[in-house]
Amino acid sequence: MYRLYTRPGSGGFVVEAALALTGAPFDQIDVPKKDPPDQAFLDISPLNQVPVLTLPDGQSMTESAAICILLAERHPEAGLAPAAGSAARADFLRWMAFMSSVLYPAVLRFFYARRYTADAEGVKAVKEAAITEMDRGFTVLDKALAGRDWLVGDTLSIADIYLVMLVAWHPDVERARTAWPNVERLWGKLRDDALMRKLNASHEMWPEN
Ligand SMILES: N[C@@H](CCC(=O)N[C@@H](CS)C(=O)NCC(=O)O)C(=O)O
Repeated sequence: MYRLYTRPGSGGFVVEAALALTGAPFDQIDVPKKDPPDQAFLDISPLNQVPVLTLPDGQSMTESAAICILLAERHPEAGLAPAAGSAARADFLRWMAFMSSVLYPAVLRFFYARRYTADAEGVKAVKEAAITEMDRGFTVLDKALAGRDWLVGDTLSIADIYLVMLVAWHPDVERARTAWPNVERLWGKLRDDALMRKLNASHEMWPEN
């Protein structure tokens, strides 16, 4: 059985969605924020971050995008991703890497700004630059979604859920909803989705309609 280490409102959101879509059994541990963290948790998550997924063979992995891609690979029937070798697969891998390497770190720079400067006066500037970088990333994704129902291929994939998780973290969410109409269109669709509503009830990623 899988085991998901997570926390409400964290990147565990997308992994929980992926697991739910596979239908695979899993249990869930909500990791308390502790200082210092438990060594047992550091052993599986050296940066003390969630999500972590422990696989049925006992191996643990971090990195939300890698976890989602692995689940897609292990449960192809769930349709979390376009099939390997399909034309949409390249887009899927591209956007999963883009979101986890450009946007997620920009979100972290905003919420953990102190980590990103040695200058006690520098926090405000780090936050401002983080928002600018988020805006750049969402502008790219909005363009990629133009004229499309889903970010990749012709159907929902875990990349769509990853995207709405990220935009829900935007510090100025009202502006986000108007600045990127294609992202908002996708998000609006997912806000009405039964699984998203269920997950949102525990993660409180966005206010209910
Ligand atoms: N690169 C990691 C980032 C994970 C991450 O930063 N998780 C946040 C919650 S959304 C966390 O655990 N932050 C606590 C910390 O960094 O101390 C991923 O994609 O999974």
